[in-house]
Amino acid sequence: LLLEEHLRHALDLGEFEVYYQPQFDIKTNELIGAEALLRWNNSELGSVPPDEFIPLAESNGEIVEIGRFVLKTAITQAKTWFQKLNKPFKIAVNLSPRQFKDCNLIDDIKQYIGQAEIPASLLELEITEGVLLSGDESVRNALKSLHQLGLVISMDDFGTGYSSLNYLRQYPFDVLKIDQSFIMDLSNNREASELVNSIITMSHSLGLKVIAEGIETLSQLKILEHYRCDVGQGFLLGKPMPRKDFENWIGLPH
Ligand code: G
Ligand code: G
Ligand code: MN
Ligand code: NA
Repeated sequence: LLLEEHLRHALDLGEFEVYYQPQFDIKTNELIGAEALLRWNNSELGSVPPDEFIPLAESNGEIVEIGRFVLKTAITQAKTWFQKLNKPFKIAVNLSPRQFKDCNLIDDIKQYIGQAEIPASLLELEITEGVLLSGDESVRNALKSLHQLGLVISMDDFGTGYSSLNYLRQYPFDVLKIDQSFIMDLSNNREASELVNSIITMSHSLGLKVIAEGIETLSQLKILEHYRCDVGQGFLLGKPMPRKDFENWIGLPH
């Protein structure tokens, strides 16, 4: 209850911060974007991990408001970096199932992108199959509309849960993110590496781009390069960082 009480005031108190974790083109080593990851630092509780507060915010509905903050922050940031870097720089945002029940989701996203005057294709939306489990027609329609607007739709945590291949057929995915549990086992487990190889081949034949997350070692990166994985993300390449640290890290002038 204490956590929930603090969470209720977190937005107003400005306790949330969006961190950015870099993503690289594995073939060219080029920095191509970042995943936006929410952090909560409370004066009493200290830093609370998303795995603890997001399920709570999801169940009491606060994720809708919090999610708007993340979207708005990330889209504003995308504009700044697009201008400063002078090349397309993508930002990926995680969306919770609950956000799809908010009938303003699409209009909000349209509005933020319109205000920032950036191409919609700079925004990537990461959803887990939890969003799709309901089989809800409204989710399919929302994803279709967002895709038609030009946003990139990405399936997060692929390989965990049910991972129904049917989802890849029924929904307009552009990107598949292989879950980090597979990447962790890549260099010492033959099944894991064969699965990753197959997932990449299958994704490419379906026209999907593949992102590997949780890359921690050079050996994992080399295997992924060999399998022609498109994009890499993980502690080896860069941790999630606050905006300023991220800018220093990529050498952006202020
Ligand atoms: O950043 P970290 O690896 O601790 O994130 C843990 C989990 O929290 C991940 O599953 C991630 O997708 C989720 N998460 C992080 N930021 C957000 C966010 O802004 N919105 C939602 N819905 N989930 C997030
Ligand atoms: O579920 P999702 O993929 O959205 O969450 C990404 C989570 O993975 C974030 O919480 C992020 O902090 C974490 N993460 C990112 N890179 C690595 C990594 O190399 N190793 C581990 N263990 N976690 C990572
Ligand atoms: Mn994610
Ligand atoms: Na993930």
